[in-house]
Formats: sequence, C-alpha cells, structure tokens
Amino acid sequence: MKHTVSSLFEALWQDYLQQCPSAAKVHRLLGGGEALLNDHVAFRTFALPGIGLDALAAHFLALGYEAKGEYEFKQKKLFARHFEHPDPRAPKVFISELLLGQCSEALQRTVKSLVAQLPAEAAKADDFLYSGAVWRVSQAEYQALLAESEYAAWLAAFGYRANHFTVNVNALSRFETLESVNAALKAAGFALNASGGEIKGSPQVLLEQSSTLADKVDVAFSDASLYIPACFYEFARRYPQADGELYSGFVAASADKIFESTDAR
Ligand code: OOG
Ligand code: NI
Repeated sequence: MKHTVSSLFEALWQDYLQQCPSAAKVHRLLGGGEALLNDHVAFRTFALPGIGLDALAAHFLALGYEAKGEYEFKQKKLFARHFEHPDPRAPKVFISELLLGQCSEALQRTVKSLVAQLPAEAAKADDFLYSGAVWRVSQAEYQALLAESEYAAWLAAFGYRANHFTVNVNALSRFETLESVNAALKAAGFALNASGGEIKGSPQVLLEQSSTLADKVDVAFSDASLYIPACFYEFARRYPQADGELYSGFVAASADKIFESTDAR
C-alpha cells in the first residue's frame, strides 16, 4: 500500500506501541482522552549504500517533506538531518545514521553481515520504515556491538521503526511547562532520562526536551532472548524566534543526550 502522511504515521504508531507499551499510558495521562500532536518522530540507520539516511528520507520526501537542519555527533559517530512538511500538523522527522567508516573493523563486519541479509532494495518497500530487524543476530554479536556503540546495538536488535514519538507540549491543553509534564510523568511512576539533566535545552536555545527511559522488551536473538531497552517517549516545548514563529530545528547538544534514552541499564 502506498502511504499518505497520516497512514504512514498511524502504521508507525501501531508498531511503536508494541515496543513502548507505556506510550499508551503516557498518552492518557497527558491528553486525558484528547488526541495529542506529535512534534517529531525519530529513526536510526547505518550509513551504508541503499540503507542510509537518504534511503529512509526518500519515503518522507515522496510525501512532500523537505530537508532542513543538519547535525553532527562526533563522539557517537552520528550524522543527522531533520525534515519538515509544509502542513504544520504533520510531525517533523529526525533521521540519524552511524558513520561506519569511523567504527572498528569488527563492528563494520558485523553490521555489513546484517545488512547483507536484507532483500535487494529492501529500503524501498512501502512498509520499510516499520519493518523492524529482519536479520539474524546472535546475543554475542549484540553484546560486541554494545561494547562499542549503543546505537549500533540498538539498531541490530530493533532495526527499522520509529525509535520514539514526541509529544508537542505547546499543544497540550492540560499542561503548559515541560517541568509540569515531567512532574506528572514522575508522579505516575515513569522514569525520565536524566543524562544532561531531566530538561535538555532552555528557552534561550528555543527548545526544551525531556524523555522517558526506553521501555524494556524481550528480543529474540538467533540463540537466546534478552530483555533490553526498546523505544521511548519524548516531550518537546518550542519557543518563538525573533520573527514570532516557533523554532522548528533541533539542538545538537540536547539531541546528544536524548540518544541515551535507550542506554542499557
Ligand atoms: C534521536 C535523538 C535526538 C531529538 O529530539 O533531539 C532526538 C534518537 O535517539 O534516535 O530525537
Ligand atoms: Ni527526538
């Protein structure tokens, strides 16, 4: 089925709920039954031909999205870009890729062996963005990736799907500040990602973000099953720029910490 913007995000949301079951509860807590607007949805991939950032982005460009900001994460060896749709109700999209050329030979070999298991042109399939991890990966391979790059290990375990959805806090009717959202989440028992502080960013950089720690789920590796962090929920409050429009970009220093919402713990 060829997707529309709304059918694609609905399919992504249904897949995401399986990997982040607490999202349904968070949704009720913040929305009280009303629909919530998504600020953005994020994806991860490996920078390899046919499967890199551009291959994922093609799905969104075909739906009218446009490429916007670029971001570099030197330590984590990631590059990212964000995309916006002319319809302001369509969520923004944040896509990152692991720069394999900067990783060890062993990591590159493992990752290439996973990607080689995908059918030709896999990234062009209409359901690719929520196809998950269709390769066989062993527990030992996962652990070896984890020792070098948490991002690589997460991708090997979970593959292609929304890594997180993000609540647009500006559009909430029951909450105004990100502090009040965080307080309600914690009172309801959700654990927040505290790396770099519970609130990343500030009104000065025009973006404040927080996120839950990823829900853990059972993942069946080729030789064993492990209970590991899957997907998380993010919350973003945007501030107006000098021209009165809300800032629509991302903040690399904050994003760097948001990535850590899937860290093993
Ligand atoms: C993306 C982390 C960055 C943001 O909103 O800054 C991000 C990821 O964890 O894949 O989503
Ligand atoms: Ni995000």
